[in-house]
Amino acid sequence: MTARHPALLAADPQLATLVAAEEGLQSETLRLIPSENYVSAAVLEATGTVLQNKYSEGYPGRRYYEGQQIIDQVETLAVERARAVFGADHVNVQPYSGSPANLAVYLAFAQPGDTVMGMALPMGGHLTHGWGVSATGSWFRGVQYGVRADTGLIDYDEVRDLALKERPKLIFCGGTALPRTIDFAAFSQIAREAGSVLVADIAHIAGLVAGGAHPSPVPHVDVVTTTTHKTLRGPRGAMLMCRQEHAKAVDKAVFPGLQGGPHNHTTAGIAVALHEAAQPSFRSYAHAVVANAKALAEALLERDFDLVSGGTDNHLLLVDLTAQGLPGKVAAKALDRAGLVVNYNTVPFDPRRPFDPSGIRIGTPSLTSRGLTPGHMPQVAEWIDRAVRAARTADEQALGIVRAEVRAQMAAHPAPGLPLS
Ligand code: DSN
Repeated sequence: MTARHPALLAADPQLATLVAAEEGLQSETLRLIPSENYVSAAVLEATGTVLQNKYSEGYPGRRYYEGQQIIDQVETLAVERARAVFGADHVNVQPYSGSPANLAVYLAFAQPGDTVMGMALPMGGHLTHGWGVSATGSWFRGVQYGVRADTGLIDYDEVRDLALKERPKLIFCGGTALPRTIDFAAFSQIAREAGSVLVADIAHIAGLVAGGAHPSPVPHVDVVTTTTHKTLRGPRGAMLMCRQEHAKAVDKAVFPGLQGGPHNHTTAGIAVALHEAAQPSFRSYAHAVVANAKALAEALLERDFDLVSGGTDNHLLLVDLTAQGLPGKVAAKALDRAGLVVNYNTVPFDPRRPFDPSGIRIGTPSLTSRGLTPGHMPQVAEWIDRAVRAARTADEQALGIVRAEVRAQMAAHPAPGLPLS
């Protein structure tokens, strides 16, 4: 701690102690939340630079503040790298995070009251895809599709029927709990027939797309939205990518429509992450994330866990714990005590409430960043199984034993960006 953050320690020991404690937690636990990751030390450094100090409302070459000689270059670098990694015509790297990025799409292409369509949140979608409690579901008229009860897969015929009936202004594809490949070409065909603007929210899979481990939406959709901090392994931020014809509308929606000055230190971190994503090692990383998820799915299925859709094609698994007789929230909290960090999650057609659902969501981006391989996944599944059984019998001692084993194993796999324990 002293060596890593000496100024912080001197100025604010209380906060410095909390940062050190978080470093310890991230180091000694097995982080299985599919939307989380570890950024590299380089990304971490870039986000902690004096770029923080600068206001830059506007875009490179067209700012409302002077002194942009360097910032313009930083933003242009991030944009050009994103264009190269994703093959996009136009990129905006200024959205503060995923929800503002999605809101900018509404601002660019729809009017309040318009019909918009997305996957229902409890089926695996996202709040900002028109779900009722979000502004996107109250300022717009959200219609929602789901997955089939028998397969857990998107029914593209049902999506088409709904789109042709409702003729939504926007159709969102993508989500937060979809363990299977998204057929962007099928969505594109539907959007064309319905006369809708098609938006792919690839926040979860952006790193897999960048690394060639999931098909790219870029050739098929009007707009791509993504966060930069999940599988892409960048800082907390977001990007919008679109065809040239939409560039003006998208940029205008982000600034001045929705936001003020961009977070230049974040833009720098995004640029570094995109440089890393362009390396051959990132391709290997993306494929390893998927290989680990498939191996973990197999190992959990062998232990009679019920996986929505029967497995995974990407980085995440959605586990329905109904058969285990354990609510998702109780399981997630017990797993946390065992050093296995997951989140409780609804499963499709969940009879329970979103704040107390039937499932947990598990992902492999973080453990892959620490160098775990498919050979480690039977052990991970065994820990999950033991922790779930211990939770059923309230066996705190058994949870403590798993935690110690996890901690010992993690010590052998240092995490990017964290001090060696
Ligand atoms: N919070 C993100 C996730 O965990 O999937 C989605 O916004």
